[in-house]
Amino acid sequence: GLVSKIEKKCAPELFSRVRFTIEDFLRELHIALIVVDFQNDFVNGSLSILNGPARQDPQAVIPSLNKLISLDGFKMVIYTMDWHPPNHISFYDHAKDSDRVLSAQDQKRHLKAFDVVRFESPPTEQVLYPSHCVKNTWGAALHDDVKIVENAFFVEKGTDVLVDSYSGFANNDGLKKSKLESMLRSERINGVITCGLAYDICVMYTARDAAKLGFLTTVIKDCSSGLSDEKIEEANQIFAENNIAVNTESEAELIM
Ligand code: VGL
Ligand code: ZN
Repeated sequence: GLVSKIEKKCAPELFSRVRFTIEDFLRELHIALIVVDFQNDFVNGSLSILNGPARQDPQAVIPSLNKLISLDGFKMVIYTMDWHPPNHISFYDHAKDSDRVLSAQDQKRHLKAFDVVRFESPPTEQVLYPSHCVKNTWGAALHDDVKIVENAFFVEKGTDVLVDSYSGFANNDGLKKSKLESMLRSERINGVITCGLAYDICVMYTARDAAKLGFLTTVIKDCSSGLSDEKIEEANQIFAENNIAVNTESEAELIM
């Protein structure tokens, strides 16, 4: 059908151009909604998006997010969750005594939130954060006001002590995949709508990986909040480069 033809040739490019307007095209789409990391710590906990430089309030988007989640027509609704062990590598109070070796320069520094440090072997840059989304704690729970559908799917990420994971699909080192892709493939999903927290970090990496894996991908901006204006700008650039459409909740509503 139309989708398979388009998929072989120019699907992502076409999708970003036509957005949600070609009904025939959409009928053949099996769309999954991926709600990224809408967890207490990012909403009003230790790594609140509201306290970031862009001062975007995640609570303000929850009504639109719940409208989006309530739309009929998603084949799956998936909630990703940042799910760290208590001594995770991305926590600034742990980076110094982790099993990974910090660069000599970083070993001497007093590490604090949002410092960027360098680990040797494998060489990696890591942004440091306050302790957040520690598995099985309040901070890691999805925010109470976010609608959870029946038959919801959940994907935990960032579970390895020594590697961070921004994308819902894989660790930052690219070596270990989560179950997200196989979940989507098993339901024959070919389109992904994604939104959540943070727009410029985990939503961006999740959308980018979805597009790279061949899913027609769109990001819903008014169901997301970002940490920094500069990174939001970079995220929009990456969306454009990867033929990822950026839409609003009402545009999604029109087609579902
Ligand atoms: C996130 C920073 C650290 C996110 C997760 O969900 O965007 N950001 N861990
Ligand atoms: Zn994290």
